Amino acid sequence: MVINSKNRYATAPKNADYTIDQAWDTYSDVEHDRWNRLCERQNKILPGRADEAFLKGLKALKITGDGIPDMEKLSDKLEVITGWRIVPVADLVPDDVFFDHLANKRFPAGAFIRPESEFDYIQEPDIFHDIYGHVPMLTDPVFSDFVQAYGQGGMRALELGQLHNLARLYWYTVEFGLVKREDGLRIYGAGILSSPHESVFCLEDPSPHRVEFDMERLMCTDYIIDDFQKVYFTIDSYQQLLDQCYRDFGEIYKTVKAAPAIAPDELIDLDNVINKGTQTYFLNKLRNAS
Ligand code: HBI
Ligand code: FE
Repeated sequence: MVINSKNRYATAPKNADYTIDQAWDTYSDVEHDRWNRLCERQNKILPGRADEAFLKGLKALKITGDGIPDMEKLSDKLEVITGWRIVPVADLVPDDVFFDHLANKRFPAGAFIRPESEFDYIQEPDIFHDIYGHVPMLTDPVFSDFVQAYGQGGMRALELGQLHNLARLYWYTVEFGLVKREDGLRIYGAGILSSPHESVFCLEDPSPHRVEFDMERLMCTDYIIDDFQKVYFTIDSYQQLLDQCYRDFGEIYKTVKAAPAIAPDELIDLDNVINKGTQTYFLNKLRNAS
């Protein structure tokens, strides 16, 4: 049996809905200190880069500076704002379980914190990615309604066998989305907000493409799970995202079902390109690897 040294919750007893006991009092001082250092680093980088909705939520929930939050107490604050609660889970939960939680305004957050050896980057969603990256955005009433609508739509995608199309929507918005503001692009995707390097790369590096959001196009676009993105999609507002959920998804799924996947570094004629990236970050990686 592989003992998961990285995640001491991996063997925790799970409820039927895959939630576990966060056992907040078992976090060590070392873990609380690591949380504080992760927050301090992002708190320095994000002003001027993260969208106001995120910064406002982070402040309202008082998430940083006082050690790893107790999800129960944090949920009591969040619930007053948008009705959402945060439920502790050991690691990724099955698709149908994930959708059911989101559809019922329960956000499943990993309880483990990344080891010091993965301070800069961890592929699995740990408590810093989930609570610092995702939860502040759930204080925005429109964006959090979009996440709930995503959960409600998830079951349909599963039934149609088109989860991969919907997962791309989540990836290029909830995880890696950018929003247009008067003074420039701002970050709202949790995968970026919880990553120091990508917080700078996504806005300032000439390498990635930046393309305006288009639902069908985005649902056909492959993505990278273990490195920066080759393309970032931009929305004009969270209302634009929510309005998309009122469209007939049956029609959308039909359109994208037959469509060929678009490679993440490919641009297509229909694109409203904000800027065509050089892709140098990945070209250099290829060159160094060879
Ligand atoms: N999908 N099926 C499933 N299960 C998860 O736990 C899950 C996911 N998609 C995204 C995701 N978790 C991460 O965004 C976490 O940070 C919540
Ligand atoms: Fe996530």
